[in-house]
This record gives sequence, structure tokens and C-alpha cells, in this order.
Amino acid sequence: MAKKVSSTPKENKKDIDLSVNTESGINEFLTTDQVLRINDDQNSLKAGERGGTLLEDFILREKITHFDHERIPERIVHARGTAAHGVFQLYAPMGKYTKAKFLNDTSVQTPVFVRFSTVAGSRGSTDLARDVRGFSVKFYTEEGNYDLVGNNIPVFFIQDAVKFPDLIHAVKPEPHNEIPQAASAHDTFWDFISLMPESTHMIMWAMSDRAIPRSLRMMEGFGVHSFRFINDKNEAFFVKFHWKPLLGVHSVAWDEAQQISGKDPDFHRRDLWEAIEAGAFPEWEFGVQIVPEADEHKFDFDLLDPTKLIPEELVPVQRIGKMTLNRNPDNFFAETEQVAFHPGHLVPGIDFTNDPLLQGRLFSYTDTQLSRLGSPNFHEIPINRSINTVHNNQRDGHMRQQINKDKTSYNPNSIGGGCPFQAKAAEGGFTSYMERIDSKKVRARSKSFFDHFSQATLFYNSQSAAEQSHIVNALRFELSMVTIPAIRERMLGILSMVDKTLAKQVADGLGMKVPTKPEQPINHSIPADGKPAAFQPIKVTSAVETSGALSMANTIKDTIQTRQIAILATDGVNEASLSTMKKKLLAEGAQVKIIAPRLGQITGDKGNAITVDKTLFNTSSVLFDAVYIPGGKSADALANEPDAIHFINQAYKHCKAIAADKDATNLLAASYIKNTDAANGIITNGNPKDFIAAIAQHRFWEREQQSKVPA
Ligand code: HDE
Repeated sequence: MAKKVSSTPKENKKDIDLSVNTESGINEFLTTDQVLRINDDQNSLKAGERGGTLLEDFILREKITHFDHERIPERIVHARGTAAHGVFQLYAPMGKYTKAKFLNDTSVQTPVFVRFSTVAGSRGSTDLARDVRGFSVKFYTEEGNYDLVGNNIPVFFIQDAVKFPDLIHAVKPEPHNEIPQAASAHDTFWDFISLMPESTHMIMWAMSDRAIPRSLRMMEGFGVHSFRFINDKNEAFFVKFHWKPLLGVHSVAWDEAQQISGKDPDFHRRDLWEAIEAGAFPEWEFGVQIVPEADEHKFDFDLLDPTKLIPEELVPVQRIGKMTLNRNPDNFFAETEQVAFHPGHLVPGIDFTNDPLLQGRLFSYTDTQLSRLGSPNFHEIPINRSINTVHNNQRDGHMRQQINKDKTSYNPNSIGGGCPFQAKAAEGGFTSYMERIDSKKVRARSKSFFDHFSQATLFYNSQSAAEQSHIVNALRFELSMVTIPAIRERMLGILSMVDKTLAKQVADGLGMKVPTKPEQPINHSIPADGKPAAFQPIKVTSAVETSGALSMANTIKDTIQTRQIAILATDGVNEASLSTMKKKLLAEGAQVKIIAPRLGQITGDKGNAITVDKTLFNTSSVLFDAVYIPGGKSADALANEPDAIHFINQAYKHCKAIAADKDATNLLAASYIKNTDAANGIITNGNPKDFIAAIAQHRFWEREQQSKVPA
């Protein structure tokens, strides 16, 4: 029967007989896979020292065969990912809405494994691509694994699963030359989007800075679809899931993202890994928006439409618990690559809705694991195992790990005493929500899904001036990479449905005019009455005009924890000014690196040696959040160092906080920076407090409009 539940998956693995040797090999002899000790791992078996290699060499063949089969198919989407272990703890019991045990017991720490990903790129692609980020959480609950397979954007491109292969074919590198990698800025993507007005809301998000996060630790997460909570009285509630990062939601600049892609394509992966190694555990609060069944039709959009969000002004997000990521994986392949998520991995108390995108996903994920992991036994891979033992009549298959000792593998049986037996709902048996269904079988879309623009406008109107200009620039960038003018023109028509000024600004950047009569998209689907109808996209009036939660300008800006600060220094640096600032920054939880023209040590003004962390040659301004220039002769020397000047100009261009000690302003003077006001994020009074407050602001985006510099 049920096995002992332990608190973390790692501990739990000790309870389960893994049937495989997971030892590290330290203090062990080298062996073959059959545990034969190997005497020589440097030479293959040959007919004489200079002779041919013998086919008999089973040790060579085993080693090379294993190597030849090391790769498994990468995920079709979300191939590039990184992950971490952690725990989830509830704040208050949610029994009023759901009977899910892990959402009712505040004393339990539910182990989790979280994988973040980009969607379009291959496994080796850059972290900083303009893209949606996957945010998948596997909760190892006592009642079984619950997977919340979400994204960092609350809506999606399409309304029906049947369009997913088309969307992905369009965004992936073009089939004739496999270009471009991990980028949506190409013909086929925008061709598809320009013909799919239902994508418009998602496009606004994807062209916003949400698609270029500063850190995976500074992203929101969303379940996207409406799900159902079911309580123990069988009452149902619609629910939307949220993850709210405690470090706030922050992004980089597009120019910066492109440069990071070259300087450190592993930027996000490294950032997550290093934060966890440093003990700065990333945290998110788990949020729910709950809508009673009776209110299903109360909104000006359909709750089943995945291109819509519920504005927080209409239904507030209740924060019900906290997730902390506290342990890096031991092995990337075994854990991050082999983890198998599935929106259909449920626990009692949570159920689906008829969202047609979600319904299609329920088929796709098992199917994908079969081709990717190669066997229906993928649940036996350690990272996919539940913390409680599986008991069923499924048997055999490729790479079966479990050795079933019982004689019966069928139900009903009498030989095995009827075991394993079904669980009643009161015993934790899963029952599907008894939704009443009485309708015709049709291939059709509900008219309540036909408004494709009102929430795109809501999103755009909710952005700060800087965020709006970033969206305009992203659209200019992407559409300027499109080689077919008709596609650009169709897109301008769609954008004019969102906001006329937006469309005009994008058109200006493309040297085009906004079409006075946007091309009407064709309705490819046949309505329920069987008569093809002209597609009339509609735009309803949103109940709210702007929504504060949609703008990153309103996020948390009171911490510099884990921020990366560069201190530019060389020989003759004022030791007191360097160490005072460094200590204050470290005390606030920031990470500090001393950057000099060369590696090794520099000598301070008091003759002490200071160890250099990075050089102007092996790192870059784009990898830091802020720059400090301590005083002394060092600043004068760096004023003659073009790479140091470039470092500062770039930090300024990307709107970061910069501080220079009172006697270090020569270096600032050598840069392009003219506006050295504290309000502009330039601190020249040597006061660490002011610098810390400026870093916490994340960026001074106003600079982009007021005082541009080349860099
Ligand atoms: Fe996925 N998606 N998806 N997706 N998805 C996959 O499953 C699919 C969708 C999401 O870190 C695949 O195991 C279809 C929405 C994440 O391992 C595949 C449709 C959302 C991940 C698949 C969608 C997502 C995936 C590829 C439309 C946000 C990475 C590998 C009906 C709510 C999980 C795999 C990880 C992965 C299919 C739409 C999120 C092919 C058919 C909407 C975060 O099965």
C-alpha cells in the first residue's frame, strides 16, 4: 500500500529501489556496463602495435555504441531549457474551492521541479532570444504528480489546438535553409500571424519586453487556460493560475539582448544556477483568480478562450503560497532533459475546462514523450517518479524498470485478492467534473471567441511610455526583417485595429503607410450552420481601460538582491572607496565583480593587492546591472582605456545605474554621458545609499528619449 512519503524527491529516491547504480565513481574502478573492471581505457585492441583494430574489442564497441546513442530527440518546442528543484508551501487552506491535498495542508512542503525554457530555438540556442518562456512546475504531491505547464505570458497565439503545428512550423527556422535560429523575425512567422488576427493579443506581449527577461527569476508565470477547482462538495470554480516573482518582473533592452546572445548565450541558465549556488533562492508566490461557475458568462470575453486574460481589476489574484527553488539538478540530461511534463498530470480537486487549446494539449504531451523518451515507461525515470508508489496493471515495454512480482496483471481478479483496487472519491480516487453536455458534434468556433483586438488594446494602453516605444521598436525590427511587403502591409492593417498611433509609428519605421482599409482575414472554418461566412472580427469594449498588473513599470523596485554590479578599477584605485561600496552592495545581497584591463591582481593606493574577477576583454557591460567607478589614479588611467569607456557608454545606453566616486568623474567625462543627474540614474556623490536606490529602479528608460548615446 502507500509508501512512506518523504519531504524531498532526493530523499525519496533513497526509499525507492532505483535498480540502477547511481554512485559517482569516486574511489571506484572503471568498469564496463556489465561491471567488468577495465584495465586499459587509452588503447583499443589491435593486431600488433601498428595493426588494425580487432572486431573482438567488446570494450571499445560498448563504449562507442553508448556514445552513438547519447542523444535523444530534442523537444519540438521548448527544446532549450534549464531547471531547478525546490519546495512549495501553502499560506492558508483552500478547501472552500479545492480538495487537492497539497492546497489544504499548510504544514506540508511539497517538492517541486521547475523547468524554464524558450519555445522556438534548438537545444543549443541562445537564452536571450525574443520569445515566450516556458514555466513548467511539477509538484510531487502525496496524491500524485501535478504538472502546471505554463508560460511567462498569460495568453497564447491561437485558440484551437488544431492550429498549433501551423504556428510552430511558421516560427521555426524556414525549411529550405534552416534560418533563422531562435527568432521570429522572418517571413513565414509573420505571414502566418498576419493571417491570424486571433494572435494579435499574444503578439503585443511577444513584442513587449516580457519576451526578453532580465532573469528567469524575474519572470511571472501563468497557467494560461482556465482550469477548474473542485471542492469536496463537488462544487466547481474556474481558476487561472499565476506565479508572482518576489524580485519583481524585469527585462533587458533589445539591443542588450542581442549582445548578450553573443557574449554569453547561457546568460539565463548561468544566472539561475549561480543564484541557487549562492543561496539566493528564487521565490514566487502562487496566485489564483477564482470565478464561481455561476459567473461564467459575466465577462466581455469567453473564459474558455486562451487568447484572453482576466484583468486583475475584475478578479483579484489571491496569493495562496510560495515556491522556493533551492537546489540545482545533479545531472542536466537525467533531470532537465528527461523530465516529462503533461497538463493531464492532475490530482483530485483540479480539473480541465473545455478550452479547445487545452483539450488538444491533453493529447500531445504523452504522445511527445513516447517519441522523445522512447517508451511508455517514462514515468519510471527518477525525475518523473511520483513520491508514492505506482500500483496498476500496466506491464512491460521498452526499458521497464519495475520488477512486478505479482501473478495478476488484470482487473478484476480473484487470484490477487482483487488488488490493486479502485479508490472511491472519498478515498482520493480521481473523478472527472460532471459537466453537463448536450450539443451537436461540430467543427466550429464559438462567436464568443471572435473579438481579437480589445485585449490587445488593453495591454497596449496599460504600458508605460517606455514600454510602448519598445513595442513599436520590436515591431519595426521584426517586420523590417520580413522580405515580402504584402505581409508587412497586412500586419499594419492588424496593428491599426489595436491602436492607430502604434500602427502609424511602426509604419513610419518601415517607410510605409498604414492601409486605410485593413485586409479582412478569411474565415477558414465552417460555422455550425454549414454555410461559410465572411469572417467579421469584432472589437468589444473592455470593462477596464487599463490594467496596472500588465505593466512592468509597476513592479517591485525595492531590492538589489542578486543584481550583478561591475566595479571598474586598475592600479592606484582608492582602496577605501572600493571596499566601502563593495561591502554595502554585498550587504544588500548584490553580487560584485572587480573588472580591470587584465587578470591577476591590481595594486591599490595603499599598496594592497586586489584580486581581479573579470577583464574588460572577457566580460561585457551587457552582463551587469550597474557600474561603479571608484576614485584614485585608477579612474584617470581608465579614462585612457577605450574598452572602459565603451563599458560605461553601453551601461548608459542600456539605461543602467552608474556611480562614480567624487574624484572619479574624469572617466565619466571621457564617456558620452552628459546628463549626470541622480534622477537620471547617475550618482556622483559617492553615496552608496543613493547608488543602491538607483540600482533597485532597475532601469532609467527615460534616457532612451532624452539623452541617447552611441555605444
Ligand atoms: Fe506546449 N508542448 N503545446 N504549450 N509546452 C510541449 O511537450 C503543445 C502550449 C509548454 O519544460 C511539448 O514535453 C500543443 C501552451 C511548455 O518540458 C509538446 C499545444 C502552453 C512546454 C507541446 C501547446 C504550453 C511545452 C514539447 C497547443 C502554455 C515545455 C515537449 C494545443 C500554457 C515543457 C513536451 C518542458 C512543451 C504541445 C500549447 C507550454 C509538443 C499541441 C498554450 C512550458 O507536446
